[in-house]
Amino acid sequence: MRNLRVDGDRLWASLMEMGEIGETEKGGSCRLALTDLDKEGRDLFVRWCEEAGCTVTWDDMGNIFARRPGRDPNRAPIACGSHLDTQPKGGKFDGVYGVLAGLEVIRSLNDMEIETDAPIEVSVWTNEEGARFAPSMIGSGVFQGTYSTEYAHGTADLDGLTLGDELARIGYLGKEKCGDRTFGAFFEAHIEQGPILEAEGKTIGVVTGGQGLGWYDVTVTGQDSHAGTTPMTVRRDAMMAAARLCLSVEAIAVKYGPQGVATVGQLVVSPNSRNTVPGEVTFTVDMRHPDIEMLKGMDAELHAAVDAERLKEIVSVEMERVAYEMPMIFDEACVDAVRDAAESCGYSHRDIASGAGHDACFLSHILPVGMIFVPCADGISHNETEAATPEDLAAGCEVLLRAMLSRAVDEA
Ligand code: HGY
Ligand code: MN
Ligand code: MN
Repeated sequence: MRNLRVDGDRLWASLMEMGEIGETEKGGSCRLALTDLDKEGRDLFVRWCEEAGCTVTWDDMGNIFARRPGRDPNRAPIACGSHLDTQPKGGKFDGVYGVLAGLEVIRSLNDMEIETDAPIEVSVWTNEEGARFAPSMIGSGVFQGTYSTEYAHGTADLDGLTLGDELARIGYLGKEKCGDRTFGAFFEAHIEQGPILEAEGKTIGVVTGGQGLGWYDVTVTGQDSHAGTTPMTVRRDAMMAAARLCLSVEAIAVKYGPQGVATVGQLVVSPNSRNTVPGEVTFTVDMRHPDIEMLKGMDAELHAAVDAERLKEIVSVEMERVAYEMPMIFDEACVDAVRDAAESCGYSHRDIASGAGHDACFLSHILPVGMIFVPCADGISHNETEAATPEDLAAGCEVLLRAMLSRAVDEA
């Protein structure tokens, strides 16, 4: 394939311009799914794609598809993309990089006047982070068939606003039924969000697959009572029971370590008053492991910890599993395409499994998928200080371009 190049400065400039939307005090990003700021980011992406000559559509989950025509309009497109929604105190690269690297691929193909056989598509997946609406990766989850559109539209945020209503409110409730299109292959470029590539001095991570994940919502109900007059022996203290369960979550992860991990990321205390014994606490649990049998073990031990708390008959405990995603192995030909692309660019690389969930993970259950990782500073992500170098981001984009062309252009 002739000398292929991407414009790293243009990619960096686009990332920085997108990063100005919802920029936080410490230079991170806050564009929660389907908020006005997410809309602003989506609108900017759509404008950029239309300026690059793409036809842009979106489905009834708000997943966006920007299409660059190929010689054969009837051939399944070769796609890429990621997400534009962020964590509340997220960074400028998680998700956004995969979307704008895809746009850079299209801009570069235009510059080089390269016509592909298959169409090329760049996609944006709704509510990948799951920070506002649970579960995460719901746009790709509906597309892949794990969740129904009705279920997804009915999920609500902490203020009771539903995903379906918010999609309509920001103008991204498309007519196309989510899942009514397919791709010949899908590639996602992403920062690693872990320390391995940087520690080993590798430029490219050739992602081989991802770990399994379980998400749970827990509600602990006791009884509000006076902090000064209620003896410890008769309290029905939801906070202390929740605290015991949180420590059980940590103990389970340690027992299934070092690969097992578990997090209590959200916790809401009611009535949240300094001098009232809390009558209700709700919290979330995120458990992960690359081995499904281990993940099942962690799940069983979490249920056992809940049962043990119930047996104390101090509080009642309800637990709902809101997501359960199997570990996955990516398509060998796509993984090879990424590795070959890194080789042909002369970039150092290593195979790596993803600790984070990605839209590519859901899609890998229904079509050939590959992922490209680039290093991020100190492996930090889901943090305003998230950082990556323009050089590494450009390198990952070049590998994305080559991997996609290996599937979109029939050898001459
Ligand atoms: O939770 C995850 O792994 C992803 O960042 N949404
Ligand atoms: Mn992400
Ligand atoms: Mn993320």
